[in-house]
Amino acid sequence: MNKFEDDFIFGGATAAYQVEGAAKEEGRGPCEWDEYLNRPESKFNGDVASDFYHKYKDDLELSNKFGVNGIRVSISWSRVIPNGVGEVNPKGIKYYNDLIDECLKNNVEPFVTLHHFDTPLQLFKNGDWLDRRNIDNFVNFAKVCFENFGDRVKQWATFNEPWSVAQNGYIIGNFPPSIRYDIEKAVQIMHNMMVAHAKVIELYKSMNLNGEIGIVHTLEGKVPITDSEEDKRAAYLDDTLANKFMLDACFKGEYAKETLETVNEILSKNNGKLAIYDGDMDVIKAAAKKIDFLGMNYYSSHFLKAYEGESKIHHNGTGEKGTSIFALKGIGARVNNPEVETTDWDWPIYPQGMYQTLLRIKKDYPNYKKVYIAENGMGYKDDFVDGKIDDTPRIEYIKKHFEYILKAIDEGINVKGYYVWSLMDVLSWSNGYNKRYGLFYVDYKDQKRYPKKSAYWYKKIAETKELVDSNEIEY
Ligand code: BGP
Repeated sequence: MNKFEDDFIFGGATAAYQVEGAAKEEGRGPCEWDEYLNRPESKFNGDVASDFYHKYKDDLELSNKFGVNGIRVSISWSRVIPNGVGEVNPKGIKYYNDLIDECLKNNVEPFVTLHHFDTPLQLFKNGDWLDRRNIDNFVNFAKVCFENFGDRVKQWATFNEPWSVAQNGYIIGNFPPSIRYDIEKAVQIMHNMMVAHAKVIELYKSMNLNGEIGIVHTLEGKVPITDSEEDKRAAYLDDTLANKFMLDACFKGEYAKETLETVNEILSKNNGKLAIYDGDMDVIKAAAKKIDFLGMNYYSSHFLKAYEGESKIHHNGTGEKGTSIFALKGIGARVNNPEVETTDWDWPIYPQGMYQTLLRIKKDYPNYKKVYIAENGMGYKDDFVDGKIDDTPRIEYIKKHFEYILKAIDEGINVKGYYVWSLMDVLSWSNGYNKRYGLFYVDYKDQKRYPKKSAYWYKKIAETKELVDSNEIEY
């Protein structure tokens, strides 16, 4: 097939903290990132970000003009419930009501994520997802959102990327609370988030709203760098921890025996243990029968090599190519594959990994119903020349991924939409503002938007449903 179906969504993705700004306006309470990125050593923060709080009308008008018919937004928990628990902020409710109405007015279907990395500060300080009380606090927040916005929002996601919360916050240390190499906490966080996710699915389904609910996972391809048994084992271990563990929970409703054994093996090499509480697996089991879709974020795959040493990580947050180091005790090392091109931030560009992951979903989780590619895109140091931005490498990146999506659809995978990361340029959590992803360039001096070449290309694809080359685009 070389064409997308008429009902395929060509969307753009955002997340509250990365775009809204207005951090202290109209009763919003602080989230974990407000504190973390306002420490003296931090070089950037989201106080203003892309000023979406004030400029969302412009962004939605642009979306409409450029054929973008879906938008991923997330709801800032601390804008709606400033302390995370207790009083609801009417101005926060009004803002999201207005935003949703504006989306619909522009024929841009809102896909709303409840938690995109931004736990309210006090709840975060209490232990974030390690504090089991936050499971019910989150369910309460979800209820407020469903009651207020559930009449118009038809696509809900519980979480964005629990693996990133776990990996970045507790293994790499480039997200709050900046803990490194604590695999025990990372696994426990993921499990607790799975319980919270499942409870929210149950709640949504009990409210009989006319919409669908799922979760957004980042799924990373894990490829052994050689055919050796040791390297294959490293890829298998990394895959189990990053992908399988939570896919099993969401779609099988249990951790398969082999998955749990493998996670326990990784934990024991790192002196850790997972606590599963009474009733956890029952709620996870029930939700897996009801989940409507998988949101899949795919950017890259990792090439794995066996590794026996201590954990060692360097995060390339500056775009200085070739500076990344990633080796984890009990798992393996992610190494460079000289045959595969990378971005300046050392992310291998490997669209085959997306295709293989989609095939795997169908095979291993046949009850998945449908998939949205909820994020995909390329971080790039855009050049802004006389109001124009030639981002051909980004177009090439997205096009390659589209080709593999079409191939997966041909193989019978039910992919219903694609949300490019990102709609406009946004704050990158651990990289700042020079790692740009948007279809629309944001000039942070005055917050003006400028459609990049990729926006014109995307418009053409959304209109014709067919892939075209970047050199066919006039802009
Ligand atoms: C995903 C997040 C997004 C976004 C994206 C790009 O993990 O869901 O919020 O930030 O990755 O990542 P980065 O900004 O680190 O380049």
